[in-house]
Amino acid sequence: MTADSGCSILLIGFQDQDNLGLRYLLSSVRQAGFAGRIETYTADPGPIVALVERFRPDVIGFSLIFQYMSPAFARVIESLRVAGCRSHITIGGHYPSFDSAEVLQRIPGADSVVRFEGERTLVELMQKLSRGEDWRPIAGIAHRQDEGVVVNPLRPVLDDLDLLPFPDRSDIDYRSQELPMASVLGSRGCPWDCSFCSIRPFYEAQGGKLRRLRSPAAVVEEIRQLHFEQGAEMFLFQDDDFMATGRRARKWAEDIAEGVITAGMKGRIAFKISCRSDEVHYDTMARLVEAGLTHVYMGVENGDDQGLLNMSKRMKASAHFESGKILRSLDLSFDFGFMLLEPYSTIEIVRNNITFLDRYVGDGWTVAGFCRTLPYAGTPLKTQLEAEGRMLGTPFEPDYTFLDPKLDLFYDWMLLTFHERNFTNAGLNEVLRRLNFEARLKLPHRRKFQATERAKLQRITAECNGHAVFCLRSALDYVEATPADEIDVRGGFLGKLTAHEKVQERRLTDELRRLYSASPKWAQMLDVAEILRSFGGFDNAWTLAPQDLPAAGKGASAVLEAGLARRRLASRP
Ligand code: B12
Ligand code: SF4
Repeated sequence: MTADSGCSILLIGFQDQDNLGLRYLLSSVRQAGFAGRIETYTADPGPIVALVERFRPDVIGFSLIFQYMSPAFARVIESLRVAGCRSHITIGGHYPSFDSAEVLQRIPGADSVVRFEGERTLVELMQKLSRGEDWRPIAGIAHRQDEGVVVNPLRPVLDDLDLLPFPDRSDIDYRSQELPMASVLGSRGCPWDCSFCSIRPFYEAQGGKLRRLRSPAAVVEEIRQLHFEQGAEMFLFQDDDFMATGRRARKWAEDIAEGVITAGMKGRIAFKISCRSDEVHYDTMARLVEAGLTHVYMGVENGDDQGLLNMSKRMKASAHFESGKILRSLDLSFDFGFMLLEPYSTIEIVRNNITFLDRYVGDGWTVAGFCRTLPYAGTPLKTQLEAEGRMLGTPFEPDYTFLDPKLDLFYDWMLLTFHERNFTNAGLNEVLRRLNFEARLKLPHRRKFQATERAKLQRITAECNGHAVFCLRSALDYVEATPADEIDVRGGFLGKLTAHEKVQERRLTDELRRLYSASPKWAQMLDVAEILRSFGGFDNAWTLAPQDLPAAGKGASAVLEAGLARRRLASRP
């Protein structure tokens, strides 16, 4: 890797569905005349140490977007230093932007943290380093000094996102992918203030508008290039909330739809957006469908009005039902984020959430996934739990216990029972999510699901949801009615429920396998490795070292016991 201007960068990060942060950074540093490349982060330091020895970059930039990956990033950086790496190591991304002092103290091998949006700060850092000038005063940087950490003032936000060069995807060969799929970003930020979310604080930190929209023309041009020049067919809009800011956003979304149609891409591409359920409006969605929208991800999060209030979602559960009706009427596939448990949950709220899941997707239109809220850095929730003295765990691995200790037992049982279903690629949740997405994907040259196949898939999804709802409800009733010291989350009644759930999951997976084995192409859909090569998913995404899995709140069979023990220890006063 040789640099035109004598300074080169190796950008390393988690890559599933691309990593637009790294790709925006790469295009900016290249535009400024520096050489650079992107490599995928691995929890095993070996491959990264080898890469650094091979390319000998002047700067190594780590993208640490997921907080719970911090311990593993620390190990990789330590290994680089032990191997004699002398490059300037900088870290950017969501987590270090909020907790830069913590990161620099706990990762002594790192020289600096680039806070919040990184394009212009990184270019300036590289300019200073290449000229041998002092980089420490740069706006937006945090660095170590003596025993402490200096956090510099931030630079003002870039108001006009159209000034940024398109993300650099020159090394991606879309045509070789089974489903050529590219990520795009039409906007940055979100004006809502959900308590568990760090998006608003992240984009608010540098000032400016809470949501900045790129011009529809620029978004369409990027898609046009990706489609006609690089062969991408499926587009994932990674905008935090594609429909946020009401009428303005609807007009913007419709302009993008119009642009896609005018550019001759109607019927040739498909795309997915994410939004809140109260922003699903029939007319806008119908226009987007005309342009190629086939899938919507919604932040549903809670199905109980009090639960939604606890999360500061500023909406009622009735909006979820309304959105479900609209999306079904447009024959769209959808899935949704759902936090069955959050720090202020009560047994009653959890019971209402279970009932909600049943009513919302009991018909099997999509699969019901569920998890618990984690108090990430930068979120109002973390501040609130700190004020209440409820934060447990470590800064890298935040944790808490529920107000009702019985819910801790319920959660432990839930993790034991559903971690495979909900959080692994082989799990029924991921397999059904993928099949349901595919069943409504409309792209030329792609085999279409017949009506009977769809009906069978929907029936199997309904059964999968039904068993989950049955087990969750039964476990909750049992936990509520039984004295805490008599509850065994692994044995007795709860153990039987776990066994029942596992048997049903195996049975449904076998049924899916039989259904699709008739067609070799579709049998492939149940070959997990094949699914993930084309679509990503948890195992692929899961670049964590095994010992970090429980800290991520996901659980993993091999290390679950250790995770549960850690939670128990952490929860002791
Ligand atoms: C797309 C996405 C995903 C994708 C893949 C992400 C990827 N490969 O990049 C998928 C769907 C896989 C995913 C999964 C999850 N995600 Co996610 N995801 C996003 C999302 C919506 C967009 C990412 C993106 O493209 N951003 C746009 C780019 C331009 O911004 P950026 O990455 O922040 O990069 C900029 C700066 O941070 C900085 N920067 C970043 N890296 C670096 C490196 C250097 C060297 C420098 C100088 C600067 C720098 O400069 C960049 C350019 O300005 C973000 C929200 C967000 N707005 O970022 C959540 C987000 C990152 N996800 C989040 C979470 C929690 C998850 C899950 C844990 C959800 C769950 N419960 O399962 C999973 C974990 C997956 C796993 N396997 O571990 C949280 C992370 C919170 C935290 N502190 O850890 C976020 C912030 C959403 C939120 N509302 O809080 N996610
Ligand atoms: S959860 Fe979604 S709607 Fe709420 S603040 Fe975050 S991005 Fe915005």
